[in-house]
Amino acid sequence: MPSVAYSTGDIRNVLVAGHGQSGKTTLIDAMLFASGAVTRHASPAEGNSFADFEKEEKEHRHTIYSKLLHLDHLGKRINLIDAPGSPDLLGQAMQCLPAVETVAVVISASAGIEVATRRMMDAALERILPRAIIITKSAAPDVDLEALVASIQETFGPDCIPINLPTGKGRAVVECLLNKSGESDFGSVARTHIALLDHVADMDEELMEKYLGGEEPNYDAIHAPFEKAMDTGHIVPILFTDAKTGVGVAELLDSIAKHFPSPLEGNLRRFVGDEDKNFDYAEDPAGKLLAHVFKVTSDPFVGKLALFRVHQGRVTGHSHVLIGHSKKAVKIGHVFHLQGREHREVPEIVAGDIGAVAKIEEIHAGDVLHDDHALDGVHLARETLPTPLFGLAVAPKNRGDDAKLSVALTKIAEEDPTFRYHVDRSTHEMVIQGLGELHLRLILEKLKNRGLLVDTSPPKIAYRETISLSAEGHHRHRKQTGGSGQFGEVYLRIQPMERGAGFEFADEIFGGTIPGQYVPAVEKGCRDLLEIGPLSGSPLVDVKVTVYDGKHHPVDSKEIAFRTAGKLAFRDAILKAKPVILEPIVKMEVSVPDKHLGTVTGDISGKRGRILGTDVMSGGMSMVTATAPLSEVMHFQSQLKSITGGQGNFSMELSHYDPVPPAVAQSLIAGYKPHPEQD
Ligand SMILES: Nc1nc2c(ncn2[C@@H]2O[C@H](COP(=O)(O)OP(=O)(O)OP(=O)(O)O)[C@@H](O)[C@H]2O)c(=O)[nH]1
Ligand SMILES: [Mg+2]
Repeated sequence: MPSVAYSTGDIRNVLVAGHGQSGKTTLIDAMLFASGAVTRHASPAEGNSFADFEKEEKEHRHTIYSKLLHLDHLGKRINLIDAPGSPDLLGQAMQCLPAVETVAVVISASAGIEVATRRMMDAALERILPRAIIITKSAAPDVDLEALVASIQETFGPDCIPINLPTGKGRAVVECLLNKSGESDFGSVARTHIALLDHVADMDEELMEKYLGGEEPNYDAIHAPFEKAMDTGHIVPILFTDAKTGVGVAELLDSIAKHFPSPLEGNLRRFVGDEDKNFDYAEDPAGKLLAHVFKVTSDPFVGKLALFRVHQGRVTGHSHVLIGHSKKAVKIGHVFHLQGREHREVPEIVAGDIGAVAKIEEIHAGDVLHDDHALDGVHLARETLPTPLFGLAVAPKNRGDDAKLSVALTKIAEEDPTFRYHVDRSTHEMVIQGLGELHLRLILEKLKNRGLLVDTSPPKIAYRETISLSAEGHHRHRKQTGGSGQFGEVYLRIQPMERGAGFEFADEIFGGTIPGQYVPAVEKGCRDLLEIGPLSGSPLVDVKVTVYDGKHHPVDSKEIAFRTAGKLAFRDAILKAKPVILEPIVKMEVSVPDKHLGTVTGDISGKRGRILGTDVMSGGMSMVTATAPLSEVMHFQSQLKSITGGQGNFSMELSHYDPVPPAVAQSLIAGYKPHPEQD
């Protein structure tokens, strides 16, 4: 058995997330250098970062894809995932949440709390993942670190406590968990120490007693209760760093190695087995294999690369694994540790560790790798990722590139969980959807770099249709062509269902008026209509169809006849059920300088928006929460930029669907031309 240098308990997996340009990648490069994992002090600003290595990333000076890096410190293996921070690219950060124990949210001392800060803090909390806050750029001029800590505590709660404080006018940091006293630039080491110990001692009665008796806990005594406090959200440690000067970087590494949870200690992910029952497992290398593929990417040298986290057992090179329900095992060739773009082959990846395999076409993001058919149905509980809302119709500039374009888009969709594409059934256009303007612009750029030039047309809104009343529908389909005929007759009832319920089909046929073998054809006929609603050609949703009567003919009844009768009976009913068009409503979080607050809220209200609240943030900024129809805020990014001179920021997420106002409905109906192929 090949040996590994470290065991599951020595691993720390940390997702480094936060707002765009907060300094995540620069910090990771600094951590790699400080630990000796790399010999070059690289940074994204110099274009030689170990994490931002893609061509587009170097050009834009932004992380676009999440990356895996690692270093060793104090005998611990620290895996770091660098994620992009732009709200448009948060899918890249969210997809990595199932791979880590801890989410470290980076806040730039000069920018303060921003929209992606909140999104990632919330996303981690929803998944019950321990969190830490890393303040970086803390030595930048004109920063008010004390006010920033206050605003962090106000926004994310009093359990956010500094674990170190800047000292010597920002030239160093002083550790507060084990140090009882010391000089700090603001706050007090003694008070912070007591606050930390108060929280830690809540986790451990014995420690509490010793501590009340005046004894100071040492590192060994404190690790377990401290990480437990992180697991339960009882402590969200705040750490100060400055990647440019290197201040606090070594101390950050110390804290991760000493205090952050290992895979043995972190909160277990919710794997579910058959019938949605929780599936129990342990981060134990000796157990049966259970690994989760959280991301796939393509690499110019090795081809398709699947990144996986082992949760139990081990993935060994040159072995066989089962993928989800696959009957046959697939052969795993080489397994790798990744350092940005570099791969290093290793004999195996043990429980708790993150690795990659290359060139296995059968593996997709979200798959579970295992080695026992008893685990066939086990999968990770569904993750909620941001919904792609921003659409664009695309067509290749070269007419012959259709197939090439759809192959390229399929590949991009596999690598990016928040990108989708489809061919619109009613307009026959190829539609791409992403989280925002920037997201789609980057995808078009990627296509261009692969020699695929496309024309784009104005964004399409994903309207839907539904019904507002219950109604009856009927259709008799009879066709006589030469000898054989077609006959089918259907009576059905439709009723509205609650928003988000989708489609339901019920069979209440008595006495075989429609023979059982034809009922699925009736359902198919109804489903044919779901894709193209009668008003605007948008998908029809939230409706229940109950077929309750009909007639058949012993010779002429056929599946196709009942499919047509079902479809037309359904259409008959829909037209009587007061159909309405629904539009996507988004929830927006907008950060805006106070002096522009009135203009921005006025602008949102003028776009049929509703202001839900306004919070005062640090640094003269406010955070507006609002809902608005997506169709009205498609270009909000550039409008906000021009109102605030580039100082505003925003993110949006699908909230719900609402009926469109009558004027909008009329123009959508007037603009809808059913495709001639549609009957
Ligand atoms: N003064 C100062 N500037 C920093 C520091 N860290 C990063 N920067 C600068 O901040 C900018 C953004 O840094 P990045 O590390 O690329 O930020 P990021 O969070 O990875 O950004 P995205 O990948 O776009 O999410 C760059 O211009 C850096 O040089 C720091 O500690 N101090
Ligand atoms: Mg970055």
